[in-house]
Amino acid sequence: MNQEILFISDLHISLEKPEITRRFLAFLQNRATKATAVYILGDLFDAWIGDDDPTPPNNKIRKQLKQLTASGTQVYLQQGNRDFLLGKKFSHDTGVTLLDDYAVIDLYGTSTVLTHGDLLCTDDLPYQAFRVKSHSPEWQQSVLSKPLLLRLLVARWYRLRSYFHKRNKSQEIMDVNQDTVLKVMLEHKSLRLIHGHTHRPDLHHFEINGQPAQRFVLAAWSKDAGEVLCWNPTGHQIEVI
Ligand SMILES: [Mn+2]
Repeated sequence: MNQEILFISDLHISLEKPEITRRFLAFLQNRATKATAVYILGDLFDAWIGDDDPTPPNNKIRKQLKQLTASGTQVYLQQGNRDFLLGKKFSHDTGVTLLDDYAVIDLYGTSTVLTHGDLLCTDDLPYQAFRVKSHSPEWQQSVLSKPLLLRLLVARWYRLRSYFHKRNKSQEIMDVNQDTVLKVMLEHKSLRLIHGHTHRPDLHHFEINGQPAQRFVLAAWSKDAGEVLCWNPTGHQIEVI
């Protein structure tokens, strides 16, 4: 039996980027069915304003995820900073298991921390303050209780605002803080970390208390290609689809 585990993140699916939706649907129909499990480490969607939003392509994605989980492939999902309102109904509709951020898994015998990655960007203080606020049950309840149309309009405004904010921030502030990386890995007793978010795909080698440690950074998907980190019992490789 095939023993593969796949990791993806940062697809940023939206109506404006149909190529990415098409590539993801094809991935769910073909490549993903051959794997034991698929981990989606956040920002699957470029925006998510509630599990009740039927805006295309949301329903197509729900349906294809449901088909994959029904076929026996386990799918795990972490919320990103864009789709942090993905919730229980989405999980119920799709058969996808929502993961905490941070989550720790045993990846073929090695304890591995999974995170979207925004929690590691601790130099970005205004963002971290917003993150705390927007993850409180009160904030989320107040947002999700607004009419869908209002949420759609607000989301448009937020995206515009986020675009201008990003352009003003220095590049370093948008990357992870290495002290935070070390602290998180120590706290979770793990020598391997996999995350997305920064859109800087790489494999970083370093040491923790004299032991070799690894940080895998997943690639964002674009209209031309998507990257998948594939693990099996003998090792890992990047697949471009
Ligand atoms: Mn992100």
